[in-house]
Amino acid sequence: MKVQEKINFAISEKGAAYLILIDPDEINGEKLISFVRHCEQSGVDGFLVGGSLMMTNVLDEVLETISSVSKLPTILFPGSVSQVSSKADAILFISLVSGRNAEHLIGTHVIAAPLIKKSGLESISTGYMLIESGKKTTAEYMSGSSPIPRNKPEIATATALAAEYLGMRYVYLESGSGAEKTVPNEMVKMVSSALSVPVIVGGGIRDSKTAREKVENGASIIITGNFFETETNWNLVKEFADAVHIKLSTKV
Ligand code: 1GP
Repeated sequence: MKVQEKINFAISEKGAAYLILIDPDEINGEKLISFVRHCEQSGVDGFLVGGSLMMTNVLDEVLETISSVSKLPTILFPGSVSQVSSKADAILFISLVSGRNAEHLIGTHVIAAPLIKKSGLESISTGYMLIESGKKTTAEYMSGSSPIPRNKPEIATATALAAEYLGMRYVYLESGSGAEKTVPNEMVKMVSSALSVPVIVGGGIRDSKTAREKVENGASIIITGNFFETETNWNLVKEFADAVHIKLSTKV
């Protein structure tokens, strides 16, 4: 089964899928092995791997470590062309549709496409939208683009629809890693109701209740990253997974 089919299957069976973002700069070796095993036992549906800015050169190693101990899919979440790796199962082929920076809409994609072809990676086209979230985020700074104002759900909806009509398979509403504020529920709701493709929501989610709220408002995939970079939070992975898997449980 392809990765996208696995994720879509999880969405239809469990109500939504829960993916954890692993930043290779933050975790490696034995600690990564323990974390990945813990995630698998706790009901996580897969891993995104990558980040807007990577300071170390351990992406392949991290992907190999994850695959050596888990059958969960690994999906690249690339901040740049240098993050294409044949060690992953798939890549989110993201176009920054909320911005007007041609490099991030199509430029880097032209450079990455032959590398993806050669690597055999499954490519999942994704319309990526930065949503204003308080302070300036790394994604915003690195991409040189303005986020969509958080009080303008109609702009987000029009943008997301355009991404769907361009053929993108997922739309990702991103408030940025470590964001002060998550994507507003009203925006998640308006975008999800308008779209046929699954909506991913991530950025700043630090508790299971917030994750659940995004699903209740229509999100099909929830991403968390930062929160589980603190080991003392690992005991909450299952609580997050249960909250996202709305069809399997009624309480958070
Ligand atoms: C970032 O949406 C992801 O691209 C995750 O954000 O690290 O804030 O959970 P956090």
